[in-house]
Order: sequence, then structure tokens, then C-alpha cells
Amino acid sequence: MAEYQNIFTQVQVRGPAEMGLVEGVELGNRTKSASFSNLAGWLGNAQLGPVYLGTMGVVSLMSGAVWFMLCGAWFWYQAGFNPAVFARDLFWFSLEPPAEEYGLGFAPLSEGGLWLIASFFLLVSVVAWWVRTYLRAQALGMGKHVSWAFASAIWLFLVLGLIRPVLMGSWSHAVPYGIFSHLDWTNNFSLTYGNLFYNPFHALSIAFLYGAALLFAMHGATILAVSRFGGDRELEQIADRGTASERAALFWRWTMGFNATMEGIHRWAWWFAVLVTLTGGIGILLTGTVVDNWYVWAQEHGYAPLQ
Ligand code: 07D
Ligand code: 07D
Repeated sequence: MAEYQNIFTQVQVRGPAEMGLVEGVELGNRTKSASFSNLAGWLGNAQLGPVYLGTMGVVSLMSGAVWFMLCGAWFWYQAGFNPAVFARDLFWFSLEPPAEEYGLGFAPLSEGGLWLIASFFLLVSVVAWWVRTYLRAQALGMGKHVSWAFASAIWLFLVLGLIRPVLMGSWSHAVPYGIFSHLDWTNNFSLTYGNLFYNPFHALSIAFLYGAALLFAMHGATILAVSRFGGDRELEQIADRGTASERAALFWRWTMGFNATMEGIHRWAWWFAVLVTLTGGIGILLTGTVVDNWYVWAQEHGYAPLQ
């Protein structure tokens, strides 16, 4: 029996497998068994499963697999059907969207048509996964906070691959599917539109990204630091502030003059994370549609020096 638990001396409490709620749940959609893993236990919870598949889960996984396989098949073709080349150059292959001249129309399979088909499946997959987060939360009587946070990421995803290309009048503006090619696309995007650092929404997105990491580090560290007083039982501490909450709050008031609450810290975290992709999506949507060159825009708005 360990007296003090922290990140290095973690205790894995393990009872019989928890199979979850049964009231009002279609049990046929749920796998029947659960297994345990010490490794998973070090990272979180030792129990794996049961998984709820359901219609949306199946739709999402299947269409996601089609997208993945279409990308893989194209890479296989690019590798000249040579396994050694495939393995060597895996990160450099790319399934590209159609060229500018095809506009929003279809293109021959090898000139972007396959990208269009793959994109359709990726879209279905991501949207079905969103519906799944909504329906599973509903089935458990939960709030929809996870779904709305995920919707913010999907907003950026839709701006990048659907909304902005449609506004620009061509699929060629969308992101290619490839490990390094999508990084090249990102770099080119910044260069084409006069340096994304001068886009204030990119700056906001970065501030929220860094802020989210900072908040998560502060929160994770604080809870671990008071876990010896039961601080990891966060919800009980919201209703009945025990000595762990008291100390955690006092620590931050002492060190920086202000503290969040056991509940409020999760609102901070939610908003920071959600605002990364929310502001990011706005920044990308404005680029090339409303603003052609962010450096020039910044000069005009007293944000960059006039040379
Ligand atoms: C840890 C949760 C798990 C998810 C993982 C990603 C795939 C892709 C590829 C079939 C944090 C699984 C990846 C299913 C398979 C093919 C061709 C999430 C975690 C592990 N990016 N990006 C990565 C995507 C964009 C950028 C890595 C997706 C924009 C930069 C991975 C999208 C821009 C860097 C990846 C997307 C951009 C990366 C690690 C979609 C601007 C890196 C991701 C759908 C935002 C980093 C080689 C990660 C890297 C990286 C996936 C969009 C920029 C391959 C699915 C267009 C600068 N991106 N990305 O851990 O190492 O996320 O790249 O929008 O440096 Mg990207
Ligand atoms: C992509 C949301 C969609 C993802 C979804 C997930 C699957 C896989 C599979 C689990 C990531 C779908 C998942 C299908 C599931 C499994 C197995 C979220 C996504 C729905 N930038 N930049 C950002 C910085 C520069 C550029 C954001 C820093 C340069 C472009 C972020 C720097 C140039 C875009 C950020 C820096 C440039 C961005 C992304 C520093 C390149 C975007 C936030 C220090 C040379 C994106 C407004 C995010 C954006 C974006 C950070 C530099 C280009 C804050 C720190 C100047 C084109 N950049 N950047 O969460 O929103 O993405 O911009 O230099 O599009 Mg940038």
C-alpha cells in the first residue's frame, strides 16, 4: 500500500471489469468483454473496453479506413509498387488536390480526382465521429462539452479543406494528404500570403495554443501535488472543498495572487483549447479571400513598419 502517489510511484487500483451503464443502452452495439493492461494503467486506466461501436462508429471507422487506404494505394502507386521504396519514402509521398484549372469540378483520378474521392470519405468519417461524441454523451446524460470542443477543431479542418477552397473557387487551395507535403503546404501558404505571423488570428491561435499547454501543465501539476490530500477526486472537491482544494487554491493565490476553482480551471482549459482552432479557422478563412498579403495589411494597420 503506497502512502504517497505521484507521477513516478503510481498505484494501479484494479477491481473487476466495469462494464458500464445498462439502462437505456443498446447493449448489442457494445463489445462483450474487457481486458487489462499494465501499460495502459501507467498512462491512465488499466481497463481496455468494452467499446461502443454503434452505427456512427462503424460509419466513421469504415470511411476513415477508405480515406486511409486510398492515400496508401496512391503512395503504393507512387512507390512504383516497390515495398522498399514505399517504406523508404513513405513520409514524402503525397495525394494532391486537383490543379487550379479544374476549379471546383471533378478531375481525372490521377490528377486530383482520387484526392476528391478520398476527401469525401474523410469528411464523412470526421462528421460521423462528431455525431458519435454527441450521441454517446447524450446516452450517458452528459453535457455536450466534448462535442462542441471537437466541433471547433472540425471548424478549422473544414475551413482548410472545404470552406476556403470553395470561396477561392478551386480545390487546388486545399491541403494535400502526405506527411511532409502538408507541411510544405503550410509553409507555402504563409509565403504566398505575405507571412502568416502578421495575421492577428494566427497570433491569437498561437497564444491560445501556448496558453492551453501552460494551463494544462499548471492544472496537472497542481492536482498531482495535492493528490496526497485527495485532490485528484476533483468533483467531490467542487461540492465540498477539502484540504486539497484549499491548499491548491492558496498555492496559486500565494504565488500569483489569483486562483481558479476546481470547476473553473476546466472552463479555462476548455476555452483556451477551443479558441486555438476557432481563431485559427477565422485567420485561414480571411486569407486570400479578404486579405491577400498579411505583411501589407499589417503595414496599413500600424502593425508592421512602413519601409
Ligand atoms: C497527438 C492525437 C493523435 C493524432 C495523430 C495524427 C493521421 C494522418 C496521414 C494517411 C496532435 C494521426 C495522423 C491520421 C495520416 C496520411 C497521409 C494530435 C494527437 C497522431 N495535420 N502538422 C502532424 C494532421 C494541418 C502541421 C502530425 C491531420 C494543417 C505541422 C500528423 C490534419 C496545418 C506539423 C498530422 C492536419 C498543419 C504537423 C502530428 C487535418 C496547420 C508537425 C499531429 C485532418 C494546422 C507535425 C510531420 C499531432 C509533424 C504535424 C496530422 C492539418 C501543420 C501527421 C490529420 C494543414 C507544422 N500533422 N497540419 O500529433 O510531425 O496532432 O508532421 O487537418 O510538425 Mg498536421
Ligand atoms: C488541424 C484541426 C483539424 C483536425 C481534425 C482532426 C484525423 C485523424 C486519427 C486519432 C491543429 C482530424 C483527425 C482525421 C484521426 C487518429 C489515429 C488542429 C487541426 C478535425 N505557427 N500556421 C497554426 C504556430 C508558422 C500556418 C495553428 C507556431 C509559419 C498555417 C497554431 C509557429 C508558417 C496554419 C500555429 C508557427 C505557418 C497555421 C494550428 C512558430 C509556416 C493553419 C492550431 C513558433 C512556415 C493553422 C491560423 C491547431 C491556423 C496554423 C502555431 C509558424 C503557417 C496555433 C507556434 C509562419 C497555414 N499555427 N505557421 O490546433 O489556424 O492545429 O492558422 O513559428 O492553418 Mg502556424
